[in-house]
Amino acid sequence: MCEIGDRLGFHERNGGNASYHLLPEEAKSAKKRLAKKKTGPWVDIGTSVPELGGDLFLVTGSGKFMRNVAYDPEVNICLAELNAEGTQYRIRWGLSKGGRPTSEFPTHLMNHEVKTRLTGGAYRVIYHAHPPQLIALTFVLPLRDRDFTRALWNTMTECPVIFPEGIGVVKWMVPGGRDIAVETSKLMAKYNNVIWAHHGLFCAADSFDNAMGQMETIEKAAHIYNIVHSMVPKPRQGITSEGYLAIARDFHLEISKRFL
Ligand code: 2HA
Ligand code: ZN
Repeated sequence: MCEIGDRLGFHERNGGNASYHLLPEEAKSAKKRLAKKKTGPWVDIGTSVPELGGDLFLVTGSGKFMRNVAYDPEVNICLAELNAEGTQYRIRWGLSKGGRPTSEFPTHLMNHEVKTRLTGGAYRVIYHAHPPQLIALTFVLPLRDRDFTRALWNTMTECPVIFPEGIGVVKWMVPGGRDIAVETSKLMAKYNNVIWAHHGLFCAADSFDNAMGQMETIEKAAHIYNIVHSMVPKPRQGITSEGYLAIARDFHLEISKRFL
């Protein structure tokens, strides 16, 4: 996922980050294998995720480049273990040349917490990238869920199939802290994909394939929107509300009708 995102131009320098919430059986086996290894010190997360207390997360390192993850995972990512209260972490493996988890770790963890609660643990991956066409669009459209959902759904028939719940938008905020984590995780209760205005996109999914797939689809939709609106001020035609309802019926989808 890190490599494909980089190939697609989503990860300039150290842009973007990713995390994977280990399954209970994976965490158990990892803890057993790492039992005799030295652990890092406990460090404050900067927020609290009590429902994830004791869990293990594979997470990219702060300042590390996504393009280097596949070449040298041990240097560029780590396995972080949370304390029982979900307020601190310690490194159990990785970041072997030093470092700490991504600056967006609070957002990753708060997203994991809400998704774990709402999907019964089915969602394990949070992926953040800087896809250029989508970022460009945040300078043009009103920063509202409705405007982005409608604009993106309307670019490709597959869009309402891939994100029938719509897409959330967080207005511009300082990244890296608790405040943006709180705003993002509130929207993650309703959506699987949340835009950060003038910054990028967060995707939550049950697999790396789906997280990557959502990122790529949403960026492609923004690209098509930008092409069309560079060609004409007002497109001649598009998908109708009846069309969306027909897609929802035939694909057995819960489409957010408030966006029609
Ligand atoms: O990891 O993308 O949002 C660098 C970033 C911060
Ligand atoms: Zn970012």
